[in-house]
Amino acid sequence: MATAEVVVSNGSGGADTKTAFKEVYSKLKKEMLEDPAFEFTDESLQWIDRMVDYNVLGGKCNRGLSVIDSYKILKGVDVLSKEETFLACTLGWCIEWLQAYFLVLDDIMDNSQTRRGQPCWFRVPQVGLIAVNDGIILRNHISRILQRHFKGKPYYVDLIDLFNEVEFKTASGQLLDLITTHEGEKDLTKYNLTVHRRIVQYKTAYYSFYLPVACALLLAGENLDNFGDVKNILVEMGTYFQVQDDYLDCFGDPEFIGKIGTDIEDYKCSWLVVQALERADENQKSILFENYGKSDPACVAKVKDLYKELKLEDVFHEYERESYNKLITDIEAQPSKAVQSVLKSFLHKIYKRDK
Ligand code: DMA
Ligand code: MG
Ligand code: MG
Ligand code: MG
Repeated sequence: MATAEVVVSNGSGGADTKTAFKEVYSKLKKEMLEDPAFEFTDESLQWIDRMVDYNVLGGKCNRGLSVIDSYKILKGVDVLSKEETFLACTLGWCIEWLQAYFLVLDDIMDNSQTRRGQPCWFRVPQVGLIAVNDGIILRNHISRILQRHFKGKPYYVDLIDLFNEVEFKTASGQLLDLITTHEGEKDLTKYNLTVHRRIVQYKTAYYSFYLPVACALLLAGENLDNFGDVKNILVEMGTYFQVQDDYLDCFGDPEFIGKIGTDIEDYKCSWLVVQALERADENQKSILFENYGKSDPACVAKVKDLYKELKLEDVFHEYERESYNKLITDIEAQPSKAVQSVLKSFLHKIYKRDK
């Protein structure tokens, strides 16, 4: 194994971990470009090369790096062998690939403009709806990577089942997100916290939070059936994470978060609109009914003004504090110190994030 020369020896997502992680990316991409199952033409080779770089790179890699951090904590070591580092990084990249696949398609469906500080892939000239097939290719790369590096491991089937199940949950969450928005007439009265919660658990929590830890557990030889409580805590954490995403969609700095929000224009069942509906008087409700879900910037501005009038920034910060405290209490009730530490390290990566 030529890559992963750097032994992972430092703490959470540290510089060495990132270097090793990046090296594994180059190797995996090269393998995808040399996949013997397809006779590449020069053009298709260049396309995949550019498409993978454009969509898989450029994010924070929190999900991918968490596999390595979690695995080290579960094993109780600071240093992993080259082989272990490579396998953990590879699973981390599979999650980043999964994320790329979902984002390419999500941006088309959400009619978004930018992602990670650049135009969404489908907005790039000459790409357009070829992006749909690129999403499918990215998804297929995951199976190719898993087959190449994990076939023959005792946990190979569990790994495949895990990725399939998490993908199904995410796609089902995206379905809920989309049909809640577009089903029949626009009707804000159907939006409430229960509806919001179901959407975000499925569309975000499983793949963003449960999947990285589940990958680390499988690598460590554990049976996922024994970690139901851990799964529940991670799904809670993922719900909190998507509430942050909804908040940043409106109140974040697009330059800094790398994407321009579209939730108000898209009539999304965002945490903010649900909170606004709970607090608005009749007059304020009519402002929401008239302006929510319209692309006219003046309408969007009216909705944002109402959010500010209702002090939703304060409501969010209070929610953030409460979620954190509740999560810490649940984590500390876990019998295993190693598991506690995996969960806390994940929580501290996202608590009060502004990106
Ligand atoms: C994201 O929902 C969910 C998936 C599965 C990509 P979103 O549309 O709120 O994400 P973003 O704000 O990044 O477009
Ligand atoms: Mg989106
Ligand atoms: Mg979306
Ligand atoms: Mg969003």
